[in-house]
Amino acid sequence: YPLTTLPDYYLMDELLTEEHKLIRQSVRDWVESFVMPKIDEAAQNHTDIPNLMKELGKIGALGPYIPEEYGGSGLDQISYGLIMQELERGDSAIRSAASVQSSLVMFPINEFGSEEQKKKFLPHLASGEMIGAFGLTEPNHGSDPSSMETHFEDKGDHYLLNGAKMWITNAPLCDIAVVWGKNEEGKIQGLIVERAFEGFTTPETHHKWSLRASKTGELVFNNVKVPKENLLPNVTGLKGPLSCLNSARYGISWGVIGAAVDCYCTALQYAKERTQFGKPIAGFQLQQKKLAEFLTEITKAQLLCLQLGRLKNDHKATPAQISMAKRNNVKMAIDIARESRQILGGMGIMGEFPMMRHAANLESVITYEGTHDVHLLITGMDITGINAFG
Ligand code: TGC
Ligand code: FAD
Repeated sequence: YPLTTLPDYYLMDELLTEEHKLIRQSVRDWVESFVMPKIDEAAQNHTDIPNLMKELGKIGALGPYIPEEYGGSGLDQISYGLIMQELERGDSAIRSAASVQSSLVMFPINEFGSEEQKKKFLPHLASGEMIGAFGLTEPNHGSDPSSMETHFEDKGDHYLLNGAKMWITNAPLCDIAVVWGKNEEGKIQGLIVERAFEGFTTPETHHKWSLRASKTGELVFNNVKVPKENLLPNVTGLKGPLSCLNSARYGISWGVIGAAVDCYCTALQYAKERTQFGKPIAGFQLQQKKLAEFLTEITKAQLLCLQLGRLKNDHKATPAQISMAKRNNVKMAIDIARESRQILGGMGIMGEFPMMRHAANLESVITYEGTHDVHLLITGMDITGINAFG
């Protein structure tokens, strides 16, 4: 089914600017023409879409809120969210590529990098000629990144980096990686590791059942010499990587609405066309209950994101508010993907319909950028003042 207009039950479009709507439409058109014809085959074959990052660069989806002087588009946070929503309507792998490049690689360089780093890397990342990865998670430390083992020593004219990162989106394709490791005092800092550095390897993770159109891998550092000018100079501590996650988690909150909408629109159209017992299955109360609940949940998620975007534009959004939106919206989307698949009966398992692909992708999305349970504990800590993690 073609990507029809978004369900807009509460006339949310009235709250958007003309620029927002134009940006959303242009990304939707691109998803329709560039992603939709290829995505099922890419996911079935567990391969990425060739030239994806350059194409995302051409449509301005990489670093939309990064200042124009560094190659970004200088857009607001709602524009960023709308772009993510349209990309994930195509596939979570497409949104993942844009999330990592924008929020996890360009964001830290823009926020914490030197002027030279911004000039050297940001324009190439914005155009998609350069692909970035973000290394926080390690084999032994996922939800608890402050216990990371990756570390670097000061060797005079360079740092010597050792350790390994796991589950890294775009690791096998990356030209650079923003890597978080501990210095000799045990403090977390960010380093920009370039593909050509000796001792840096990026083995691919095979056999995933989720995000099959995205490459995932490891970042392995075996006595890698990192020039001192590649240290991000303006942040120390876990708040460095976690600030990047605030931006990426916000984008995911919007993105997953796209996946949910794709499932909802497909199920609605199918239910109206498919006849059993002499009438369209959309005429049965059980199916209407599902469809009505999908639209209710999508509408609530849209309004949550719009207000969060406004708060973000005003620099008022708290990390805990972002956690709540990421957690709520991803669960909403995965539930809709699973339930909507049933509306299609046997056809729901086929690649020509998107539900199985979205549902499988969303298993990663509910896990990465902080698991569903971790975000619940962040909300719990925010409202009680008591840390339940340790
Ligand atoms: P805690 O003691 O609470 O905090 C340590 C320091 O960090 C500060 N902080 C934050 N700063 C900015 N934004 C946030 N969201 C922050 N959360 C905490 C905090 O103020 C403190 O600062 P300071 O100055 O006092 O030192 O830290 P903790 O060790 O107890 O851990 C907290 C916890 C569990 C919430 C956090 O570590 C967490 O969120 N864990 C989940 C890990 C995670 O999300 N990993 C994601 C990896 S990247 C990824 O998945 C990319 S997927 C990309 C894709 O393909 O789309
Ligand atoms: P664990 O932390 O071992 O958690 C296992 C289970 O224990 C979870 O259910 C969790 O909720 C639960 N748990 C943990 N702590 C607690 C607690 N205190 N209380 C209650 N329950 C708890 N990382 C990056 O750095 N960069 C990337 O680009 C990246 N891309 C990814 C791409 C994919 C496809 C996937 C699957 C992951 C990616 N990740 C990336 C890693 C991701 O962020 C981690 O998988 C995630 O943070 C969870 O860590 P873990 O897998 O080690 O699980």
